[in-house]
Amino acid sequence: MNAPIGVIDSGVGGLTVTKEIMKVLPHETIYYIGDTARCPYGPRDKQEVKTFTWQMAKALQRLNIKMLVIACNTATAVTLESLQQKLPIPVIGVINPGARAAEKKTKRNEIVVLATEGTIKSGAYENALLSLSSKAKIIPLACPTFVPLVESGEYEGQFAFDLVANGLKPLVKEKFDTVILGCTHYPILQQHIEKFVGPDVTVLSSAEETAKEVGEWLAYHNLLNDSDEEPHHIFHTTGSVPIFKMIAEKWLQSKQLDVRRIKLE
Ligand code: I24
Ligand code: DGL
Repeated sequence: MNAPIGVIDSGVGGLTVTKEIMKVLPHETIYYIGDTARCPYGPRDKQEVKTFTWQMAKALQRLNIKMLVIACNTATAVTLESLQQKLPIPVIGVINPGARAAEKKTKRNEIVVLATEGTIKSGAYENALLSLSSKAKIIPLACPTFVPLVESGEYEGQFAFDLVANGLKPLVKEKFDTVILGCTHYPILQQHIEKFVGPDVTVLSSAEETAKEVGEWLAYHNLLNDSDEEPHHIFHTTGSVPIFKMIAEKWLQSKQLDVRRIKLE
């Protein structure tokens, strides 16, 4: 089936998920919407996030996508269920894949979830983890300084490590063997986070797990793209096209991406 896969996010962070999908499924076409004009969603009220996320989903539905991926953890936390109930196409969020991978990986059933305030407040990772194993001990930690750090561009070096270490300080007194990166931006800080928690702790990215699940789902339902042509991806932003293009071309290591402006309502 040659219809595109739709990917939505609060901004450019969902490109981490997009990159993983492109790696696993190089023949699939992706139509992306990033709501950069209203980013970040993390500190926003639940109802507002829900309204914005539905606007993106409807815009992509009009472009005849075969499946919708909610790349944003905050949007997944509050909107996955209603999208799954009301859209006629399959909808995959980033939370269940991350939770499943952590549940498989953990030996002592002690799992840390790092995410935005909105995602932590929603309890969505706890619900997902507890439905997989009622014995799981979950340590949720909101890291509100991490998204601004990545978006400042200063995410490498000692300054960035110190800021990450400061955000993770509450973990010093905790015991855990697995960490879920429950935010689109956190894979960019993965090395700092791994250095802080040490080599005995596994750090998992929801982005990578989601891409695997998208591939498995499409294969199982016989919906993989069977054409040999190079896919033509289209990226939509509610904000600045040149800034989006610069970030996306750097992150996806490709030139001449098709980036367009979109109005949502
Ligand atoms: N990374 C992110 N957001 C930004 C940024 C960044 N600026 C530099 N880098 N800006 O997210 C967000 C605000 N913009 C968005 C576009 O419209 C105007 C406002 C993380 C990116 C995840 C792929 C640093 C940077 C980069 C390229 C790749 C990775 C990265 F420029 F961290
Ligand atoms: N995309 C968001 C997430 O994964 C992070 C950025 C934001 O707060 O909008 O939760």
